[in-house]
Amino acid sequence: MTMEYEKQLENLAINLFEIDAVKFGEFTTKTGLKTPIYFDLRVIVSYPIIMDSISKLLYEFAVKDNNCDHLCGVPYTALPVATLLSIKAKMPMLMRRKESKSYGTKKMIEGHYKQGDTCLIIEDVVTSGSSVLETINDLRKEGLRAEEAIVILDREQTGRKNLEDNNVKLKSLFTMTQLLKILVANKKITEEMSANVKSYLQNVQAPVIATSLQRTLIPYEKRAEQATNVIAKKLFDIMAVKKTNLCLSVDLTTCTQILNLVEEVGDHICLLKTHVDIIEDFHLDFTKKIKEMAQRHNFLILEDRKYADIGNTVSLQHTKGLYKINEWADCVTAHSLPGEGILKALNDQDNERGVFLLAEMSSEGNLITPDYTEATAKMAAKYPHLITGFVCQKRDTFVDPGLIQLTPGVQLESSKDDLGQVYNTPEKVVLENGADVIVVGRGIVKAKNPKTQALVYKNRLWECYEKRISTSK
Ligand code: S5P
Repeated sequence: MTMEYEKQLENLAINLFEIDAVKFGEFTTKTGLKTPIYFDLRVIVSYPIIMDSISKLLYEFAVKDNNCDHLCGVPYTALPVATLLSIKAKMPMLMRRKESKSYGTKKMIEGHYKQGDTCLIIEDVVTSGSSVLETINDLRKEGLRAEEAIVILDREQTGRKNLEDNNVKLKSLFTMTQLLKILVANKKITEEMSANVKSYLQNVQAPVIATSLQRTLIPYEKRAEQATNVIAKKLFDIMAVKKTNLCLSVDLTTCTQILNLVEEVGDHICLLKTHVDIIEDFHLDFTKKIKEMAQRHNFLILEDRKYADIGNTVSLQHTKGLYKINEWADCVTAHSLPGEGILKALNDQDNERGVFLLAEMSSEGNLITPDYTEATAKMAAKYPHLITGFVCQKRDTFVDPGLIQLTPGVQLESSKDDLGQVYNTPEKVVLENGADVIVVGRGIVKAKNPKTQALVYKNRLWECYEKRISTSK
């Protein structure tokens, strides 16, 4: 950076001090903590010359050479700054709504954009990084890529680390250390005050934000310790012991076909997923045999029943009729659509059971929205002992490392079937999308040699998982 730039930066620091955007003394924060430093950059809108110099400096520092398709300010303080930068850099702006969405699926992001467009984030001050992450999460839900954030000041209180953990690179015009240095050199504050602030910041670090990325970096055996649901714990343990995260979706229509295939591949899977209502010669004896195999080969059974009715009906569907699902399935899938009644109906206190809630679907044109997914995760949080995890496609769906991401729609090559199923590769679902247990149906069932193919999937999926956890070491 040039001398001229350095000089302007110094002037800006002094100006911010003089307009009380940064104050020293003794303050009490919202949470009741005492702090020797206080920032309020909202006041800058009253000083057009300072606004101008902030936007010029940010432009020179990090926007001029940036290739993002859009920029987006974190509401509210950074919005006018982002507007000035957008005009100066001729980089189209996006706006994120901050108010809670009171009417349905109202758009959170205003402006024109395409899936996969990149977006640069502008913020005034970063402490823990949580505000930046809120904006980024909303952008990511819309399919935008947000991996860079520019801030005026980094308070050096874990914000940088929290953002890095979420795959966001932070650039700051000032770090707190630089700001203090300028103010001391210009005799605006004493050395003693500067030391006081530094020691305060070191001792009072902002909390580390748990992220969806972090959960995917933890090995299964450690996640077993964090699971609240018994089935989730067992499944994590089985995966770690058998070194497999493969779930076979055994979508065959006779008992013999199923039993023969499971006998062949049982050692390669952690979970067997059934649709009992497609079996033409179903009898309860079949469930006994499957249970016996599950014990012998050490896997769990998931009946993919996708319950979606009122609690009373689901309770009957689960315990009565031909299938008596509650007697043999370790876990079942359910939609969150009908509301909590469905979870109350499945909350069997006497048995060790689990539920995978459908938070997203793999099929093209499905009607699930980001709001629905978020509401599903919130609903699940009320039933920690019952919920094993989510059937979903994206890592952002949840952060709790004790829950399991079950992802269907997987084959060795990305493709589609004739009825809207969309397939992603093992690399994509495990490394990018955060899948923990991976559901493969026709990729194995329809293969010439299902046994060999199951081993191919098992090995490739496990390699992806090992690669994923090794990035945190
Ligand atoms: O979103 C979903 C949820 C599920 S559970 N998409 C899915 O495909 N599934 C199930 O996963 C589906 O019912 C089927 O049993 C399996 C995928 O099978 P494949 O043959 O397409 O791999």
